[in-house]
Amino acid sequence: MKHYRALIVTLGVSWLAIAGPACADDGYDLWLRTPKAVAGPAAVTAIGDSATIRLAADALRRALPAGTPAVTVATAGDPQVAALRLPFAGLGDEGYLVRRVSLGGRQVLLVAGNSDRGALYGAFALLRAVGDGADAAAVTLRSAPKVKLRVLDHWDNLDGTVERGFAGQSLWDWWSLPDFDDPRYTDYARANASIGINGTVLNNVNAKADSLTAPYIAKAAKLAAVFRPWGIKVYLSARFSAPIELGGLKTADPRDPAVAAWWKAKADEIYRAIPDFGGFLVKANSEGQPGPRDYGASHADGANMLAAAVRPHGGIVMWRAFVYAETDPEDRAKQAYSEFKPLDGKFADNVLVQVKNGAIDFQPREPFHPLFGAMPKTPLMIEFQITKEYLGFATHLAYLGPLFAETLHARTGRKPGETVADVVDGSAEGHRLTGMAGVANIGRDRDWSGSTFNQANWYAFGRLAWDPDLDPAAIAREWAGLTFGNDPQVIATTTAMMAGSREAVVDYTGAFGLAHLMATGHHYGPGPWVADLARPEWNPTYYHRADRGGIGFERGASGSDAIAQYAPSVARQLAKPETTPERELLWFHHVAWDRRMADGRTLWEDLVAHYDAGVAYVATMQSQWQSLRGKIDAERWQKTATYLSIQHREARWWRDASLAYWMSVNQRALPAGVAPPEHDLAWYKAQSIPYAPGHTS
Ligand code: BDP
Repeated sequence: MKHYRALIVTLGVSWLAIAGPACADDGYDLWLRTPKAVAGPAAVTAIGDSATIRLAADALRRALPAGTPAVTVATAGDPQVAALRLPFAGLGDEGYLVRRVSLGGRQVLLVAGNSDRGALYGAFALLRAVGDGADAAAVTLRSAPKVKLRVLDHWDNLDGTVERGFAGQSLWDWWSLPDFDDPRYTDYARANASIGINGTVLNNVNAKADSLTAPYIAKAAKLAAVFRPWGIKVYLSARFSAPIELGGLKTADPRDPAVAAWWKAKADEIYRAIPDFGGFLVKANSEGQPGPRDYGASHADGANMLAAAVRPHGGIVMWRAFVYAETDPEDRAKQAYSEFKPLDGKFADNVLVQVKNGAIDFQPREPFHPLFGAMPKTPLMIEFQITKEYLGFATHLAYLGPLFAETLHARTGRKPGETVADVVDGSAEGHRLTGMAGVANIGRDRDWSGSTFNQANWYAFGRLAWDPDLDPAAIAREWAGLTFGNDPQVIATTTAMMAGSREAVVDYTGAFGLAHLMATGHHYGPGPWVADLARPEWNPTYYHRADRGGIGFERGASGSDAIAQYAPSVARQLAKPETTPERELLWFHHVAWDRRMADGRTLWEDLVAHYDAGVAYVATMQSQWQSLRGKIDAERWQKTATYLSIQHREARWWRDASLAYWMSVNQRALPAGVAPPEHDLAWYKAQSIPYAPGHTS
């Protein structure tokens, strides 16, 4: 009897252990959650036998509500579908349409594309629409991606750490690859396919040559095989000096035929293992990485040599324009333009130059990079950072859709109405090779991205890569519905929180275009006082240039003249502080603390007010989130509530430390009624957080 009771207890406990986690929501399912109450095996038929078509049909079967009218997944080439004469023209390889049609005498909802990948994207688009509350029977969709390469850049190291990763260890278990096919690889691919991502760079741009050795090629090949049916190609970051490190050559000079031959043989080897390998991503001559400049050759020489190696296989090279050198005393914001603009027209046609959204480095706010629109003969791929290296890591809630869109929708001034998005999607110059890259925020945490709201940044990146003209507020609504369900109060509240959350980070870390004010190395927390690092442009004081009289980096004609890198109409507007948008004022100009701002207050008063507004925004998010208690599963609710309280504490830390420092420089008092910093400046300077995550270099 005793045993019997023990058995019941054990069974009870283990049943709970199984049922518990299954009922709780740890965020693993991302935006692909199946509303269990309504899910049921909808009648889904697949025409054609490709793995991709089967996946599309499975995805629909898993998630379409019971009672959905019959659905057929097919490609345009199927004779029955072709006979319908639907508008497939212009949809390209990856576009889709969803239509109510009569097929073989039956009314069905047809999900189809010119290729099976198009059909897969159509399936996920249908699920998005239904998840958003649409009646499946009435859904009519037609869409094609505006950007060809929609790529995640993983800054994942071979030892399992992730540079600037705040969601745990790398998803790739290099140790057990290629033998073990972790089911998470498939779940990763499904999530990416569902938002149209079609490429993944597996390893860090600060690359090790080892990733190009036979054992690692085999590991990458395994991942490529898992991702292939989901329409995702694998790319590798290539270390430029690999011919020396792996090949025993004396040089990596791209003009040396032996070097070119080594890369060609290496590319051939990779393509034997991965026939649809995407190509290479390269960080060269930047932050200590080797590159063609080491030999007096140009970035174009380096890129073209690699491009020749992958060309016979249809591969491409993504060559980063993120370059700055300690030997160059020039304003760091000018260096990429100075180096790359003269190379316009010199790159092979399977090279994309990958340009960060701004001229410095993924700061909470940066004006768009002046290279956009300035290299018309070269396809420019934009690079965003999804992982929040400079926006509070995983614990701060900051929806980045508005940051991405702010750059994409900026006007270059090069042609009437031309936006950065027009340059990126190729429409400005008719480029067919186009791309958008996002530095991934994905790790082995159960919720993939370190927090529920960080998932929205991965989602928004994918949606904007598909269509850079989308409205980030609409993307947030779509994501919130898919992630939290369709309760109008939940959607209204979460999207209201997200809407101003990035701006709040700008406010509490430093408004008006201040940038690069963070602590050394790990980049977490404030360090505007740092002035002792080896390279001038590593020091926050280099960027803010605050003194008794004023603050800001003068980039007009009397300063570094970086403004002259913009199109004349944009440069004219930025030339004077009076016509520079206030949100970018201190990025472009050094101005007096007493300067009158548009609202009539002084710059100092306004700056202080922004710090307070940023902190207040976080407090508001906390109470908004409180109002959703019980409307969101306890696990996701509690983690978010806790993270918001961390964010509030740290927003105050940023505010107080920054104000204490500015006051030590400008010798000004705080405006009346403003709370003084909690501690003195020495206290803030003494803070040290040596084990902050993500700092691996
Ligand atoms: C900086 C990161 C550094 C990266 C670098 C890059 O701090 O870890 O290696 O960007 O993009 O923002 O190469």
